[in-house]
Amino acid sequence: MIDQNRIAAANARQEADLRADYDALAHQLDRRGVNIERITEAVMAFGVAVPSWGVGTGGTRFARFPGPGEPRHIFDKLEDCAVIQDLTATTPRVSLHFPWDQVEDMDGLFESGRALGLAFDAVNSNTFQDHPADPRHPLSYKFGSLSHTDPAVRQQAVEHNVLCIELGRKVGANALTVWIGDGSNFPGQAHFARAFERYVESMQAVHGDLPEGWKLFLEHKIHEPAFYSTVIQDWGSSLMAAQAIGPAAHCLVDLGHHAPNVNIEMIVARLAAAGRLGGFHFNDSKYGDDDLDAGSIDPFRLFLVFNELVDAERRGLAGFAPAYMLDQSHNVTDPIESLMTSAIEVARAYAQALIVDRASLDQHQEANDVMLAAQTLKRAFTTDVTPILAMARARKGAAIDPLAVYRASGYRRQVAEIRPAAKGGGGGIV
Ligand code: AOS
Ligand code: ZN
Ligand code: ZN
Ligand code: ZN
Repeated sequence: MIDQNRIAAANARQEADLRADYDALAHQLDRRGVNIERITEAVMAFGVAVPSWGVGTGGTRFARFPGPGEPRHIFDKLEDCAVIQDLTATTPRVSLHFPWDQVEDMDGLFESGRALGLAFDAVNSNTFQDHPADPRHPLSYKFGSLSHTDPAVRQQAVEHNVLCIELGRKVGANALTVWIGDGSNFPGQAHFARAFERYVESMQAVHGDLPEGWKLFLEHKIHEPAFYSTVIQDWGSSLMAAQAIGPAAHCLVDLGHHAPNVNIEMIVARLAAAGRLGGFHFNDSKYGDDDLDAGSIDPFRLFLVFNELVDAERRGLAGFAPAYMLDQSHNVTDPIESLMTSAIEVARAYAQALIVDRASLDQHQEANDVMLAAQTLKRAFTTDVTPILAMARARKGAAIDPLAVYRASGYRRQVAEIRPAAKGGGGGIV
């Protein structure tokens, strides 16, 4: 989508400066016993999936303010995703969401993806809202879906998930992410234990339908849309459910779905130890499920999450292969700019975690040298790995400065001429 020559020309102007910064960092890391090339190669191999819903402007329950050139359908969304991948080489896969992504021809979608250099990641089901246009959905999810008291609603929700697996298969996906809005708004409204049992039973049916090699991701969330209790509200419920559902069931950690002040990196360590860490929805937050850009509020927390991931990888935990996705809502920025920036921030956290001096950290932990242990992490976190990220992009034919090349390309202006202006207004929540 972005002219290779444009990227190459921009890179050529910045190459000498990048080289100088990279060499300086190489010397610094070398003194610390870290080979920069090893880190750059790991970053080059790193990818985080872009959510199809992320390239449209998000909103709150109060209002949505669409920008120019909003994607009209999944094919427009794919093109926007390809822009992000062309410029960052960090987002090779797209995560679809049904029925938000209306696709008549899945084979055609797969081909379009391939032509744009994109593959497909976990598919997402949606039983948190009704599907009035779909004759397969006559029943309402107002009082829940997979955990609903009415077996007919549960069955409808199971069938929707089975359909999502079918659709995902056609584009080469190998995981289904299930986030449900099921819960209650009043004490007494729902029976906690029975609702959980019904959820597990429904998910066992979905699990039974998984093709060979597929994973089922359970995404927990403490609140919203239910404001008193949520059926899969935290990692404890998520892990209990995953263990009861079956071997392919894994827990997905969305960074915004926890109680305030919860130690998310520790949850990551626990789920990895249990062999049930499925993947992530990266975003950032200040108050709740704010869905702000990854790394924009608390980059240290993002680093600490990756510190656990790199540690788990190094310890060779069996079956450890978490899926990485962004899940953000862009309310006031151009979604392409936010997603490019966020993908780079996630890669930054990974690179910083890779340069942690783990032998020293082990020693300081064993010796209970608190200050030096803490400093070992801080030293990696405060190292500016920007030249590594830029070099990794340049070597893959992407941009040293993706944002500058994107703005100079005029992409948004061009698509705004083709895509009709979207109406704003109130009340788009997700
Ligand atoms: C909702 O809060 C979750 O983060 C889900 O991942 C959801 O499917 C996604 O955010 C799209 O709304
Ligand atoms: Zn109010
Ligand atoms: Zn999410
Ligand atoms: Zn969320």
